[in-house]
Amino acid sequence: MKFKSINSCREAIYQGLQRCRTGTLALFEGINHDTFCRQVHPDFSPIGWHLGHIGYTESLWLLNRCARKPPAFTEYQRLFAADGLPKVERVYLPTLSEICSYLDTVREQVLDYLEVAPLDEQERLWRWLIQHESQHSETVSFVLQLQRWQMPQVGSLVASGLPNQARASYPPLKQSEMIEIPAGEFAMGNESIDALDNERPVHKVYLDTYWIDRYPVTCGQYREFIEAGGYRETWWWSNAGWKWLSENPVNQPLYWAEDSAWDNHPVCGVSWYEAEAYARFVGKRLPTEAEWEKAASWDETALCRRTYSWGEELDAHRCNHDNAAGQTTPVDAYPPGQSAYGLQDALGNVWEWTSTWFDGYDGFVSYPYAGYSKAYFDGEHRVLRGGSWATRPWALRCSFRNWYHPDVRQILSGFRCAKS
Ligand code: AVJ
Ligand code: FE
Repeated sequence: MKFKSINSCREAIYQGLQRCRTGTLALFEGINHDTFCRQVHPDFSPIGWHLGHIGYTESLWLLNRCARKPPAFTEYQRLFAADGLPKVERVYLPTLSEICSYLDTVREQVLDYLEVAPLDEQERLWRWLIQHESQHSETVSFVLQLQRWQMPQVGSLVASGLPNQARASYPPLKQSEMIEIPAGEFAMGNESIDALDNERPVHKVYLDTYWIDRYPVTCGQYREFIEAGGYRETWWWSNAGWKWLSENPVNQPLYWAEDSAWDNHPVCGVSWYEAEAYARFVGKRLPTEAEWEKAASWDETALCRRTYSWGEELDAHRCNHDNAAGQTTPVDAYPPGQSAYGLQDALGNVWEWTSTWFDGYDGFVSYPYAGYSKAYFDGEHRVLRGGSWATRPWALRCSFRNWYHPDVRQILSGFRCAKS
């Protein structure tokens, strides 16, 4: 115990900061300088940049703004600030050990400050920073997955086996099964101390009866779309989708294996357009984010929203997250993770595209800066829900909203379908 006085809020923040950091650093074990600095895709910075940016952001908000210390490591400012260099110029990086010692120096001062910081005013900010690191840590996993796929010599993400219950479980899976969600109001959003600006405020939403897939769409299901010529037939695609496909000629998801052993795994690595086309192919559509959230979090009997589909505590047996498996698991691998309505595999495994454009809820107020969410309320980003196998625990919950351009497929993205 670092803090002698019993102070559960300070202690919880201390534990969160340290545990989150341990997981971040684990991703960098055995990484060579090339992998550290390489920009694998124009939309993503090198993993080394993310590591430096994590330290820079922590020092900016806690040391400079809260503790009012003058900026140190000023040479890192332009390099690691979100609005510093264009992504292509983020490849000239210090070494992993230099960045780690920068992170350690910042963290040591941050922990000293934590002992005296006025948490009654600052708790939300500290918790936001843990989530900020969590999200960049997940992006590091995205980039490593991409490198591992393109260059297998990079090696596996995390050297750990699959959790026992996460092994293949085919075939008794009724993959196309849907759940009827009865009409009515539910509470959408989150107002806890961890809630990000875009999750607030909690508000009532009325939805008509709808149907939603019990499981994310699997590779086995998606293969039928591929084999039916889904990628060659205009019919299934929207105009924007067909334009995307013409400019990015692909014929399968990014993380695709022909092996039928993957048939019960969710589709992983699709753009929003591919998800939209598949949904049309099976006579369904993508769910709105409200439909997704109600099915994943609403307990109609208790009339309350759940933080996680199954309740209030997160553990490794409920869903595939935090790099525990280092890959997808079958969509029916976590029965104890189901929601009150019986939705399976909502949290973890793959991010799920929704049909909703990212926007603020009524009464939205930016926090901690407008560039965090509001800058993306531009009608160009679609909402994804649920988290992936690489999502850290601090960024995993039913109300969490992620957003990307509809053409991005390097984000461990899948989907499930809905119907009115
Ligand atoms: C919400 C994951 C799209 O990574 O760009 C990190 C999160 N914002 N630092 C991103 C974020 C500022 C954001 N995503
Ligand atoms: Fe950031």
